[in-house]
Amino acid sequence: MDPVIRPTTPFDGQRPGTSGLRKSVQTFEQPRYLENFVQSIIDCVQGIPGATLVLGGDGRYHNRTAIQTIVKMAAANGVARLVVGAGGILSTPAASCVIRKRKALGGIILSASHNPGGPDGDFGIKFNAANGGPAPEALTEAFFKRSKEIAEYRTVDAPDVDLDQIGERRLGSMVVEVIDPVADYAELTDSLFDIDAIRALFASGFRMVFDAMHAVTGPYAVEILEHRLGAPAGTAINAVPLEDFGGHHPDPNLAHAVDLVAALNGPDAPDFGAASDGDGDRNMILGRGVFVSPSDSLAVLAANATHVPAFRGGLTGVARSMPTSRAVDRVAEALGIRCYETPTGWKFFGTLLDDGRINLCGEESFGTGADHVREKDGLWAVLMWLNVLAARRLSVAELMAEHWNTYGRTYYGRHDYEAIEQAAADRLIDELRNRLPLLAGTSLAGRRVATADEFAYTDPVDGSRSERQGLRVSFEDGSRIVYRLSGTGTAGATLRVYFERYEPVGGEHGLDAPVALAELAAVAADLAGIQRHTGRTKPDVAT
Ligand code: VG1
Ligand code: CO
Repeated sequence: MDPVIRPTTPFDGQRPGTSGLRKSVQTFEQPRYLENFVQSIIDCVQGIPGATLVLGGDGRYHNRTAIQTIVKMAAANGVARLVVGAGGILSTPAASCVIRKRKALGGIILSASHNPGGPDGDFGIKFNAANGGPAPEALTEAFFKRSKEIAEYRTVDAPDVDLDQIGERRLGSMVVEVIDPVADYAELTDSLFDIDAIRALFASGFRMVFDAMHAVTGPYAVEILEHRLGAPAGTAINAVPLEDFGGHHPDPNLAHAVDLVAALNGPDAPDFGAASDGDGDRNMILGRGVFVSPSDSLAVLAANATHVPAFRGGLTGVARSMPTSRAVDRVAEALGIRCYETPTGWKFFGTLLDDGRINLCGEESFGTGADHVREKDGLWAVLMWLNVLAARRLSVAELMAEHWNTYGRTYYGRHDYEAIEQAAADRLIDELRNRLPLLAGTSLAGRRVATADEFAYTDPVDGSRSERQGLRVSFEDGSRIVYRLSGTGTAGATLRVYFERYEPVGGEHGLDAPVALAELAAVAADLAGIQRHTGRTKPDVAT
């Protein structure tokens, strides 16, 4: 079957953001839009002819169409073996797992993560490298550059390949291997945790609800929680993946997982609640009547890691994204291990994990992970929690109280201002950037500013440099405000404002986070002139 070379012209703005190229479905449905980006990836990645690649997505609207396009392009570009999740499904962490297990050259993941799906929703594509992790910035910049010059792409004229039946088939000289999307991942998680202890926990009557939000983790949760760990049938809810996620945002947070939050706070609440996002890499952790902030979750998992078989030998180091609270730093200090601070986005953890400098990491945006794959991993985080709860025999509330009594409590919150005008967002950031050097030593609502700067990062392993990664204002009392613009939005700009307030051991630990942070939030809005620049008086999402 001979490749067909088709002429094309570049599209504006095929620049990958925090987590790949993410745009509206309408944008992706333009003729040749996807083809241009896929050919740009293929042209930039060394060694495609003869390689094994992995392909799968979160099952959202347009996934099936896009997968067929990519299968044909892979065949035309000389890929030897394409490993595809049945039905075109692979969660992001499962794709990472399969790339590593098969020693593939890399993989293409189709997802817009937690963004809504459906014909009016979003779509996305990203390339993960041989280590299973998101392509580094140098490579994504190369994709972008190539997408601006591209003049042709390669495909084959062939009927669609059956991707629903497990097994091998051929397209020209390429083998298409359709695999069970859950099997390799479930085998990996089995090897990491104290399965007997978790089974015993469920057998003792421990009750949990896992909300898959009609996204990709449904089949994974049913297999792992219900079939392998013995949780009762129905523990996983909204477990059937839908192309439009039932019309909801598949974003596991207090704003979007409303039913789950209500269940954990209602009468007859279960012991434990969790949710994951569109592509299965995020997690939210709830106990009866308690919400665990992702920054705290990372800190608690670090403090209790040795109860989990995969970490019996201890942590080598930990890392958090810059806007994530410094709760984990305090645990690292007590353990005598390094804590790295990286820019937002999972790709920055990859080099540290590969180099063995860290084996646990996380982000405030409901992302937690470790060295078993090179993506954040929602179900893995849930299993970590189950393993720790099984070993410690404490409720979530008791575990949190113990943690705060040992390390102090870091209240944490984030405000998102979505779809604001790009020019207004840029003006706000520019103006604040210029003011930063004048802030140190001044007082804002009674708090003295210790330092104010713009975060830039030099990767300690490969020396690569990332500038302009967020503005941060740190106060002498241990509180902090961070501002940055999102790299995953698809309409206008999204301003994210992050707050943390530290209450030491013996301090005020019993407040609701929004109450504890109200004053800091007002200072943050005022300092950046959010209303003046954007006209907004309150955030769209507060988590
Ligand atoms: C957001 C989060 C970031 C996360 C990224 C991808 O990026 O803040 O922490 O890594 O989404 O998550 P941004 O640039 O919009 O703030 V996922 O679950 O979309 O792959
Ligand atoms: Co995601």
